[in-house]
Amino acid sequence: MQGADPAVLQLGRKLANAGLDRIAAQRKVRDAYQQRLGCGVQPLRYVIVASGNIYEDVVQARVAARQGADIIAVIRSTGQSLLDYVPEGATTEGFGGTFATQDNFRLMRAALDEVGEELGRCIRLCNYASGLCMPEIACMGAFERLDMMLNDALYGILFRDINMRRTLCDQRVSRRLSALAGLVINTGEDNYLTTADAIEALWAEHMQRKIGILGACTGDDAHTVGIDAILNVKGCHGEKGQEAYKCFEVKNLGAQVSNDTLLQAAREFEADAILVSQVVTQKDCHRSNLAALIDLAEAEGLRAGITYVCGGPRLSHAIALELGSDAGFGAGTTPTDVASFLVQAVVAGR
Ligand code: B12
Repeated sequence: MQGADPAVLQLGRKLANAGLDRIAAQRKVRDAYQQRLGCGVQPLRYVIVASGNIYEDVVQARVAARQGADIIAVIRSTGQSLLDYVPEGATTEGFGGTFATQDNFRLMRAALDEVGEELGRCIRLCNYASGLCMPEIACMGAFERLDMMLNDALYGILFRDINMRRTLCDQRVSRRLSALAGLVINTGEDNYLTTADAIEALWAEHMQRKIGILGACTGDDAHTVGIDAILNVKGCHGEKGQEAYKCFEVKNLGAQVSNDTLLQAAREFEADAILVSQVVTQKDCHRSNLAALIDLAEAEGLRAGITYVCGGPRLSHAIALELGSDAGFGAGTTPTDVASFLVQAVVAGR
């Protein structure tokens, strides 16, 4: 600040202090509000509104809160992270969301306070503060009593190729402001970590050996397309199957495998998980076949220590549990759904 006009510095300090007092006062308002109304039961339900019109977002947010939402996330209009200024006023025509403006924050805060009173629990408000103007937006959020912000330093650098030094300095300022305001920061850095990375990372942290997966389409059932899609490298729904993961050793026994053969193979393969597909449901054969597998596994001492997963278009998690399996997956299952479950289940059961 060398050489700065002392009168300017003095005015700057005065304004900054008034701003900090305002943030501290808003924090007290939030604390009192949350203490009085409570914040809902965890896990909190997070609902996104992104109509492009803040007045429409407000209507949607109220409805969402009445339907059980605990957090309303207002998505920012496309491209705001490239603006080097903060737009003013209420947005009525955004693209993929509304601009993060102080008026929009204020309107939504007022609506959520009101619906919170009606429901007897406080409804949290979340918005974005990444890209250019990150500290300015964090400051507005603090002024208008937002509860949460998506506030990631890497977004600007990786996606927008914005000056790295500036982005990281901005991040530091906006984090300090958020801390002062008691704003929860959700960093978006985890956006860059794919689910597959997270699955491998969880495995690497907890296990020294690969997880053995044994798959089959059992009984008389010859419909192997579903289990193949989940297990084989080629996968489905644009995702690779379990064979593509470093953490899995996969053996697919194919079609019409008897429960006996499957369990025998499980012993030899030292399977951690058994994946069974049942597509045909005539005379409820899928149910009787799956229940018989678990009975046999118990009789052979192969139930404990192995995770049993079944899948097929007419199966669900609830049905699987009812039949004695650990998990069930229905139509539209993706390989990642299964990989994510398997790693967590096997790690937890070690
Ligand atoms: C292809 C097909 C066949 C092929 C199978 C070839 C093969 N190698 O798989 C052939 C021609 C052999 C065949 C034969 C028969 N079929 Co057929 N077949 C189909 C068809 C057209 C598509 C099934 C399919 O591949 N779907 C695509 C896969 C990707 O979907 P999916 O299986 O649902 O899998 C997904 C999820 O369910 C889940 N999933 C599935 N399994 C698993 C397992 C695990 C562990 C996990 C986690 C997830 C998971 O993940 C997958 C990916 O999202 C369906 C009709 C239809 N449109 O669905 C009939 C259908 C399944 N067949 C049917 C019938 C009746 C038969 C026959 C009895 C016909 C006959 N009279 O001969 C025979 C039975 C043969 C036998 N012994 O099983 C009926 C079944 C009715 C029922 N509910 O009982 C259907 C629904 C047709 C119909 N509308 O009548 N069939």
